[in-house]
Amino acid sequence: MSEVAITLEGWYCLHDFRSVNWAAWRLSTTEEQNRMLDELNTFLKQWSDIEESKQGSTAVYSIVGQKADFVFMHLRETLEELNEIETAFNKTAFASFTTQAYSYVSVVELSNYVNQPGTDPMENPEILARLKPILPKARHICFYPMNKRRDGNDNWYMLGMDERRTMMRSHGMIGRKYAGKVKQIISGSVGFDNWEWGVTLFAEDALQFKKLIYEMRFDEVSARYGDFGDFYVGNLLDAAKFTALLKV
Ligand code: 76R
Repeated sequence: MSEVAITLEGWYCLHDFRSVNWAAWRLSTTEEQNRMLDELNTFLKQWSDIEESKQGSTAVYSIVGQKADFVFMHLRETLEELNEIETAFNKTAFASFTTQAYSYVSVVELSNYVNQPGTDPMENPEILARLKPILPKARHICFYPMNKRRDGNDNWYMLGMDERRTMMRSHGMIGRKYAGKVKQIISGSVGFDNWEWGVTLFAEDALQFKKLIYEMRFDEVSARYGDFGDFYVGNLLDAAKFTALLKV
């Protein structure tokens, strides 16, 4: 058996994609809509309070295209908390005007492919901050799930550690070129969801998603071993922008 990569896990992660039932929403009265917006804003406030106390983090983005209208990305210490959040939101009146477009369950993950040997990563504040990150409030988000291929001769899981490490190093070098332009959060989802990882990227300039992902396509680990699910791209929402989005 090939050597298993050691992974470090941080906060659990839920991407909760929703679409708005515009036909129904338009039929509700302004008074009802205002009450629902108040309730929604209460949630946004609660989530930002949790973030302030470093108990988790939440990102809220609108989604461009027909796959969804918006996404809540929640990071919390436990799966129970994620479950509570989604259930609490489902009980709101506003949620009854939304449909569940897609969801993804994972846990923030770092792997040991490029660690310095002999250091305890859990003693490293930089690593801890990456395992329990406060999500950036960048203008844009990009999310997609992915697998490492297991197909005939192209089987990532049959490769030796050294070969995988070499490829991950090359992957990391490409990624590093985008430092300051794209922030990536890799979350592992083996055993939690239908793909092996969730990739969440944040950037001020959405074009940097395209540049980074395209460049990685030519790198062996993506070219030969990457299989990808649906891509979601969107724009940052705050309370005012969410209210504007829902104004009819
Ligand atoms: O953690 C680190 O920064 C060290 C290097 C590194 C690892 C181990 C790294 C760097 N990644 C790692 C692991 Mn990554 N990453 C992706 C995608 O679209 C594609 O082709 C792939 C999707 C992107 C865009 C991306 C970006 N990475 C992983 C893993 C786990 C692999 C495993 O365990 O087998 C996956 C699935 C994955 C996928 N990666 C970086 C980036 C960027 C921008 C970096 C540089 C980060 C930095 O230096 O700040």
